[in-house]
Amino acid sequence: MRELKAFIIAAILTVAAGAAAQTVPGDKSAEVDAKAVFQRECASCHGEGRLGGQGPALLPESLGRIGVATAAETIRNGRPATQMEGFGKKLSDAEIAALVKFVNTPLRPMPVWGMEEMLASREISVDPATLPEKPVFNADLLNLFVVVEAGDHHVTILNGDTFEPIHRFQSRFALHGGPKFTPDGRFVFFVSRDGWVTKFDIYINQVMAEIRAGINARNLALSDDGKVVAVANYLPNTLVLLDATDLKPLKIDTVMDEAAKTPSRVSAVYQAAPRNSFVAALKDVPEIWEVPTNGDSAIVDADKRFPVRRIKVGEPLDDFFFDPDYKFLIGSSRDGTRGIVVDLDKGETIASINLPGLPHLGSGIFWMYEGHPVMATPHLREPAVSVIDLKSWKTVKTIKTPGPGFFMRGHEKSPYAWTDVSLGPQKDTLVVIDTRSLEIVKTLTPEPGKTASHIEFTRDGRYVLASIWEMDGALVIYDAQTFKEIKRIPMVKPSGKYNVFNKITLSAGTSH
Ligand code: DHE
Repeated sequence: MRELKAFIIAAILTVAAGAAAQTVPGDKSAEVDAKAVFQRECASCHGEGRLGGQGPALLPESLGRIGVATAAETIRNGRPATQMEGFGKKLSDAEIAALVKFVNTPLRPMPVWGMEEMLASREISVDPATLPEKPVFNADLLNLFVVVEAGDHHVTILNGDTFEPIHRFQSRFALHGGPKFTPDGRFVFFVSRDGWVTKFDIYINQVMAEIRAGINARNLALSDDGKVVAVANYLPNTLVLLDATDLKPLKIDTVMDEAAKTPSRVSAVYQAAPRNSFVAALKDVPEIWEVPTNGDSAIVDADKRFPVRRIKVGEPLDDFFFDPDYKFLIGSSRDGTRGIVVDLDKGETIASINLPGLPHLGSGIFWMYEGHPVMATPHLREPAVSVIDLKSWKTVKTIKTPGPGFFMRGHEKSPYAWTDVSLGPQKDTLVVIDTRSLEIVKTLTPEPGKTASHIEFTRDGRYVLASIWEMDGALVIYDAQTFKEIKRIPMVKPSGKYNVFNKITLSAGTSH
């Protein structure tokens, strides 16, 4: 979790590019031909152009997360449980320092990643015509969990009744964000930070198709009917729509302001089912984009089938989520101390919300409190959970927690909401909040000293699965009513876990 902290600091301070320019007294790295060392030692796995291959892309946009010290340490000692060997015996300190600077230098010019490149990367592994109608295993398909094991880049399909793993497979390097399920829960789509989109069939436990939709991606969304995938990219500055059947690109939007002068990264994209649209926030331009999720498939011209509606906002947004009716968007910027509420029909900002501590809004959840719908979100910078009234947009309560945290979960059948405090000194603690009193009623320490994070309920809300987010980590299963531990399953740095039913029914207690 040291890595996580380093990366958060990096994300907030945007140190990656600046770090490339730093020099340390006695540093001989400037005398090294870093490009030559890279080509000799690294290019075969990470690609000659640093865009990735068997190993991940080595670009400031990807590496800002891990920080300079961790990058040097990785080159020197390798990464456990991966094919990244240590180069400490082969390379001098100066060569390692030079390599760190080299990979933290932005690529200029930025390579093109358009239709041609995407199509060349696309692989279909299973012919959809050969698919069986029934799963190859016996379990309640809607109570399965998809668990991302970030430590060695694997995914486990877990039976949510017996808590036994059904299948485990290697994923692309560094999956990020929630995977998205088709309406029947059968197919699941993942995206990696390097822009690889993977379609997986849970019935046969096989990867169906893959495509690299970008060089550095944020997240993906799937249309309500399961037919179109949208991918938000940082690099290049694109919003990409794919046919969910075979991942063929349908449209690539180069993201610019209306005057076509300022390019922008895409902060995140989500589907808004009642609106039949994808909604994306832009990171460098104060606009929200809304695009029809499917349009008329008889229309050949992609610009006409998926026209972009621009909604102007006061400042660029980093993250957002919707109210339960998808009428309002609640967004925040990484630098700001306030959230904004945008009426999506009117295209107007109608309120601002007090959100002082950098909320991870994608983690927001809802429940009814004293007859009112409220949303709650943890903060990355403040030891608090904010509870906001969704009618008045006022803060109902700021619940002080033992530390800042990332994730929050509830369930319609449980009166409790769970959150982590993994960015603070008590990173090993999980906090349980009573949604009726807005009081903390329990704190749990799954394993003293080890980071506890990311929670998800079973389909029926009876059990809670929490991660011990370490290389020698585990999923810990608790009774959601008594908070007693039921079972522990060893896993390699399990990060997010996603219950099929809660996801496809858009449970108010989980991320969408
Ligand atoms: Fe995430 C979801 C943004 C750092 C693990 N994270 C998301 C989403 C966004 C986001 C917009 C929602 C996407 C979705 O589900 O479709 N995350 C950000 C950041 O801006 C931030 C702070 C910095 C960054 O550069 O990305 C960030 N995130 C992290 C991490 O450091 C985490 C802990 C480890 C990692 O994997 O990189 C992390 N983020 C996650 C996870 C989810 C997520 C596990 C899905 C949560 C869920 O339950 O849906």
